[in-house]
Amino acid sequence: MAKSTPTKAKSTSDESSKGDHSWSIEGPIQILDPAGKVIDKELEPKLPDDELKEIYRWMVTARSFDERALSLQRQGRLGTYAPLSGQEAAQVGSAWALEQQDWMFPSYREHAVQVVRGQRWVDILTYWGGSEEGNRIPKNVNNFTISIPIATQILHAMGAAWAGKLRGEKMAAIAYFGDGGTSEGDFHEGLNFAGVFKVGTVFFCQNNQYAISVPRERQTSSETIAQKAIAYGFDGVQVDGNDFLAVYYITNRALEKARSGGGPTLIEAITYRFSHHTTADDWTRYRSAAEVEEWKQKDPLIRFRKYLENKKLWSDKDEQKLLEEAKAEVAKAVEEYEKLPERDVEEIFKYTFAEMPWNLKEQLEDLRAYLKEKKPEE
Ligand SMILES: Cc1ncc(C[n+]2csc(CCOP(=O)(O)OP(=O)(O)O)c2C)c(N)n1
Repeated sequence: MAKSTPTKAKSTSDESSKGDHSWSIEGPIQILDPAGKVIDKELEPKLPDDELKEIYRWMVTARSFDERALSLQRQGRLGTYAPLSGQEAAQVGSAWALEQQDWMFPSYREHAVQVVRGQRWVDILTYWGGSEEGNRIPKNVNNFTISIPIATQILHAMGAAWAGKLRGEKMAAIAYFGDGGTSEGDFHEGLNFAGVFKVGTVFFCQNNQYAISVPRERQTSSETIAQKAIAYGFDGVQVDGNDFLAVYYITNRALEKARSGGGPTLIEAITYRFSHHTTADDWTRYRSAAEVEEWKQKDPLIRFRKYLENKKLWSDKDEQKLLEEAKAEVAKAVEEYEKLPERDVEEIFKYTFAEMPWNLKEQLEDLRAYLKEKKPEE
């Protein structure tokens, strides 16, 4: 089930229309500290209690899905998988600010964003199980398909927002990418074009500190990623990506600016990937257990749970119940996924083009010959 329409947090100033590129000067925006205490009451979004609980449910379910998907892959029941644990606030927080008419362009790690926006957990499993059917987006859900080539979705998002602008639609587009994505030419091209043509795109960088094994400091010598926006002539802002409230607040503000013709924003959400880059990676080869543990002290789920507890909205009993419900929801998706009929290997060739080009035809024939030859030995 997709999220219900959230109540909007209002910007506390009119800075968004000034385009003074000064959003990042104060350092990362934080509303909740790691103890779940509100440190900036003025910026605290005024979300109803039920909605706050729904948000927590989404973050916990995303974590539960992540753990299960990783274990399915380890058992040979899923092809590969890119874990999101640690990035739940960055993902659910930004997705929560999106409206139905906005367009969302994910990379390969935005499972929570995809599902909050109306896809299903079973779709995510289907995709990572090797079937493009998982990329089939339901009608009226403005999610684009997953982009595996780094940063290509930045251009798609910018193009969609530009089209919206030319048609006079009140919409925004958001592109998700990592710190590594900022070294791609597509990042430069997308941001430059958006700046020149004042296109309503939100460039949402989840700086999870690593591009596979490459640490953030080897990615760029810029002090922040947010400051790169200055070169393109628009606002850049750093936000504590493990703080749901701050992520929601700033994404909402950037989206409202985009929808109302104020142009693009680059958001750098500072976060951390707790697990491997993908199941083909081993994080123990390039980071210390102590470093991971340090970031786990800033776990976005614990922080938000403390916030709910401080508001007297949450108890241990609620937590227990939620964990069980999240597990059951994920188990249902797994069951559905495993009941799907096995796909034909020839689909790899047939899926993309309405009419198959000659080179794919040739490769398909090679495959058929290979499989035919192989069969008698089995
Ligand atoms: C154009 C391109 N080059 C290289 C790769 C191989 N590759 C896959 S993920 C990755 C690192 C990306 O890191 P980052 O952008 O920080 O995102 P994260 O995975 O941390 O979310 C690379 C180099 C690719 N998929 N696409």
